[in-house]
Amino acid sequence: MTVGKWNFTIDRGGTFTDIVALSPDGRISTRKLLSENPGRYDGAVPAGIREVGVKFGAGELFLPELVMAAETMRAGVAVLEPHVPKGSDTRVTHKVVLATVQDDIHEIGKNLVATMLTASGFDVIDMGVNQPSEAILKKAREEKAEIIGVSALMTTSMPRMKELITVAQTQGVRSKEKVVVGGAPVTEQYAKEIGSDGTAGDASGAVRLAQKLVGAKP
Ligand code: B12
Repeated sequence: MTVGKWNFTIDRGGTFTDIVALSPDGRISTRKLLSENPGRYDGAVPAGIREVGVKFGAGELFLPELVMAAETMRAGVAVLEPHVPKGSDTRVTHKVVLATVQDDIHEIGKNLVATMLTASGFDVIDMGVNQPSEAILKKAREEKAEIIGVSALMTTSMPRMKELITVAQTQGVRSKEKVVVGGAPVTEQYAKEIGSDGTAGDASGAVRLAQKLVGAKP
């Protein structure tokens, strides 16, 4: 699909070949990025979809196009996933419960985070989207997870992150589990304000943060 200066395509020549974002300064090939820098495929993939988001926000694109771009992205990520090297460090067996907060159905970024964490040896339990705080905390306790990761993409759903931390505090489980937050609107300052254990702007950052929190070697 072409959006303004961007040509965000999944090339399929019988089988999948690549996801290519055509930027004004040249093609960004996800496959090339992946082969040059294994485990870091979140660099090129989100570029096209971010452009779509900016244009949607500016009223230059409409919901059908947003949905189309998201489906393209989802299909591409699913095809790429098997090519991401799996975790080689068998010593790392830390559990992470991951979810998108209640009232929010955005999942592309969360899925990237899940893939990268898994590739780095974490045991990820992905609860999906639109998950109530209580359900996330219950799951984390059942699974004895060390980290809870929550994603929110809208200013209207961000307060659910604070809610989760407040509920965890009331239930007395906050001291056991680390809570990390993320999603495009989440800033370092917001993460601090709500009392989380940190945030990261991309999936690789999320891995580094998780490794730091559990004391695992990068
Ligand atoms: C794709 C998309 C959709 C798709 C989602 C498909 C899917 N299956 O996920 C669809 C079409 C369904 C959709 C729907 C809607 N959307 Co929408 N959407 C987007 C868009 C364009 C891209 C989001 C995305 O996937 N980005 C790419 C990923 C890779 O980036 P990311 O999510 O930020 O994730 C990275 C980091 O943030 C981080 N990260 C993410 N999660 C986590 C978690 C942890 C723990 C950590 C550490 C890190 C981390 O790592 C990720 C990987 O690099 C954004 C625009 C934007 N700028 O974000 C709008 C956007 C979020 N949507 C918006 C809106 C308004 C909506 C709708 C309400 C539209 C409508 N009128 O129906 C609905 C929401 C319905 C709901 N209840 O949730 C607005 C939100 C405005 C606001 N209030 O804040 C945005 C900002 C668009 C805009 N500019 O207006 N959307």
